[in-house]
Amino acid sequence: MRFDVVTLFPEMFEPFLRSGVTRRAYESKQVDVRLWQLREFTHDAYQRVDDRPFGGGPGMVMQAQPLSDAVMAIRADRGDAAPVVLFSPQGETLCHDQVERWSHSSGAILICGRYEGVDQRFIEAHVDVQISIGDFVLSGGELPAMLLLDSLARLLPGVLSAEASHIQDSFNPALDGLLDCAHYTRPEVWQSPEGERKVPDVLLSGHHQNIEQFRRRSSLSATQACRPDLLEIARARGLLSAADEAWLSSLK
Ligand code: 9D3
Repeated sequence: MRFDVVTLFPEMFEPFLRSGVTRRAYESKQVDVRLWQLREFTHDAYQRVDDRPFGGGPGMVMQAQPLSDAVMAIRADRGDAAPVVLFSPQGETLCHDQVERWSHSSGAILICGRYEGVDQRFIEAHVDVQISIGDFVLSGGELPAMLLLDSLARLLPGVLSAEASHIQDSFNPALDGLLDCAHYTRPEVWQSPEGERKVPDVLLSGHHQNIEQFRRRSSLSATQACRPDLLEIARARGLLSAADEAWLSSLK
């Protein structure tokens, strides 16, 4: 799988590609990430990639020509019809299902925007999909691109330990789309600044059925408190048992 990233700040990606559990996936080229400096596709002495907006207004707009030349050079280098992704506040918000689909793909050309926006003619000529990561304003598409790569890489076989990968996350169907349960590790008693805090007894009991019940209840409580929208989805899908509903009622 190959991702070609077009950016004015390729150096932002380097520590990211060399860190954490995903590092081996990038270093082995299981996820082959290639960085392209947009300024290398300019022809003027100032390596200009932006200009003022027609019609007036604040900020600058990324010019179509350098972006288009970068996409065409990458297409020629790849020799395939990889989709072009533009990270932009205009996109559909990234979610687990989308990340999963990218993790089964042969990759993409990722365009990291900067400034107030990108010339619409480039978008119409080349962009297949726009992706946002949420309703807040960033300075550019680099963090969104890293975020997609990170989320995707950890879904690939061999990236997480065997143990970690079958537990997986809040948004894994195995957890019914609920938030994860609370976690505890050594010591059994921790001297917090406010006094002793003990691990819940049930987790030390070795009674697997009770441990499972504790974890399910912990997930339900967290989801009710922090993401009631996810609880509603699980309920609509028929994923909450009578025992789950009884626990949720007891919380109110
Ligand atoms: C008032 C107009 N602004 C839109 C909110 C202009 C604007 C600000 C910042 C346009 C682009 C950007 C840079 N943002 C991204 O490149 C970006 C982004 C984001 O800001 N939020 C969530 N997801 C993304 S993906 C790319």
